[in-house]
Amino acid sequence: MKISIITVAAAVLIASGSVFAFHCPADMKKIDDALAKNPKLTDAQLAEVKKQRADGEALHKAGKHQESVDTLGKAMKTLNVQ
Ligand SMILES: [Cu+2]
Repeated sequence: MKISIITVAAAVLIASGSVFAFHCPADMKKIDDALAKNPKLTDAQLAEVKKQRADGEALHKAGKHQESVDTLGKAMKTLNVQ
């Protein structure tokens, strides 16, 4: 019984990891789309969003999907997209 719970927990962890693997490119696209629409941001905000977008992509490529989603999430919040 205990073993099956651990197996299920491991499967959920693996599955959530792969969800993030797809999540990052989707978030990057949302940011790119929002940036293409000339968002009303200050130069400082725009620079920050672009940096977070680049950092998010680098983290994604490094396999750090949770950190990537978190970083991209900050940019999305500034851009007011979900
Ligand atoms: Cu990712």
